[in-house]
Amino acid sequence: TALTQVPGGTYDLIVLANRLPVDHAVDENGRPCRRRSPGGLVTALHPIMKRRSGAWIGWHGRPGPAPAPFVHDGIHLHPIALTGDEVDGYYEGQSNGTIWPLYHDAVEQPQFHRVWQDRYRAVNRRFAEAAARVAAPGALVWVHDYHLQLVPGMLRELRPDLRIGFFLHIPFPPVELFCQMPMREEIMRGLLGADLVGFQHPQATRNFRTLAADLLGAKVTDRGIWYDGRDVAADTFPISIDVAEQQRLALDPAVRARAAEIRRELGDPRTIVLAVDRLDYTKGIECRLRAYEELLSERRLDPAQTVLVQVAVPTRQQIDQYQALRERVERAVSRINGEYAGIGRLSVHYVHQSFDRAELAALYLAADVMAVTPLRDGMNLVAKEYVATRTDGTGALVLSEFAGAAAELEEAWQVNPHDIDGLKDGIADAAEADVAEQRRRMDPMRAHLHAHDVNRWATGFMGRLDRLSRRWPRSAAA
Ligand code: GDG
Repeated sequence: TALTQVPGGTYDLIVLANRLPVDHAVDENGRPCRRRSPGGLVTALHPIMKRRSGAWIGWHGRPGPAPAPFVHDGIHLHPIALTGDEVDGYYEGQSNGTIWPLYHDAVEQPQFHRVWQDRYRAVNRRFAEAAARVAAPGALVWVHDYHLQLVPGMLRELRPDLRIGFFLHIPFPPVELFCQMPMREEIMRGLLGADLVGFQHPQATRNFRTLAADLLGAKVTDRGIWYDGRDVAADTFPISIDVAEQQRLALDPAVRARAAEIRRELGDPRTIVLAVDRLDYTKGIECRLRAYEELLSERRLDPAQTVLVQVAVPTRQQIDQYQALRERVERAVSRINGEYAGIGRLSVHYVHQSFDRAELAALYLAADVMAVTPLRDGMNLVAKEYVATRTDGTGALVLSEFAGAAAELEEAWQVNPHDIDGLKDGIADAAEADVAEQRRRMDPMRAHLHAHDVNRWATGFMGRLDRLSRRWPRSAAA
């Protein structure tokens, strides 16, 4: 059915993301309250959203009716309602059961179900209609991530006056993989409804341009993509972290004391290896455990003097593949501890919990080696956080060449996580590096992050979108 055009609202800047930037929490008196979520995206956009009194449209995190729009921390929040079936079909199904694995090199088998696709369409339409209702004439709308790939096209039909940007936080796959998708043309048309489509890595941008030409016959030139009578720009905008905030945490005496305490609690071993991931099959946790186990077995790492801390943040626990992964990981951890730990001394400290940012920073400070070895990752902010936390230039980063961050953090020990021998060499070399070698690698990476923080990412994307041709007079309020 054709989308009917709707009159606009008053916001000049609108962000759309699957989730609103607030979490349900409990206050000191045990009453339910809302807290700003800790994510980097919120941190990056918060000042700009506040300055331009922007609106954020997203799901509030629970099935059922949506709360009325409310203001939190100076940002106008517009909750989107999802039914239980929509949470199953749009969120856990099409987003996390189809698109997530397909876009991460199909390291797990993507599942295709027509009912998931229908719910994905319906929810994307709800987001587009909500944005169309509240956007001022000529407003700037920034749509985020794989959950909402149809929104730019739908919104363009409803409100041709808007300037629409889309940013994909995860990889964009090569043609051969993308073409498995039953909705492939529909998704490409959805994305091409934007004026600017942004990706984490140049390879993702190249894949998108190739697909626009191959699948839709778009005219692709150095200047942009010409499709359906419009120019669409596609470019790379690698996301980053709040470097100043990370550095503040790193220098906080309480955090430093906690880091020293963590080392003591771990028995003051010679080498602490740290890994911090959502418990997701893309993060390469099993390959890493395998490599670590062999290094202990061959005594290239001394079992009496080495500890691996694996923080595995709970995630998507309703989905079968995640439950199965958790069982395999926990079995591997037990096997390694059974073989190499002693009484009062673990070889792997595995924590299936989330931590606050201060505790994470203390872990980064305590770790001699940080192992970030995803099989595929859009960017990976953990790698960047580790580098920014090590203000004295010590520490060693082992980084998968399949993380987007590898394009920027060139001085890390880069490894192919599928190659267990190469992974072992990377971890062993990093563990043996002296301080001079550590600094030789860490200093340029830290300098790079200082020049490329998340604020630069956000203003870079929005500035580019802002400069694109304006099709409608700006509202008087702008
Ligand atoms: C997606 C893409 C891309 C970790 N443990 C806890 C916690 N964290 C924080 C980290 C970091 C963030 O979560 C994780 O970000 P990553 O980038 O590592 O990975 P994804 O969650 O998969 O993110 C990824 C990113 O989007 C941004 O575009 O880089 O490639 O997959 O900041 O510090 N936060 C809290 N508790 C924890 O226990 N609160």
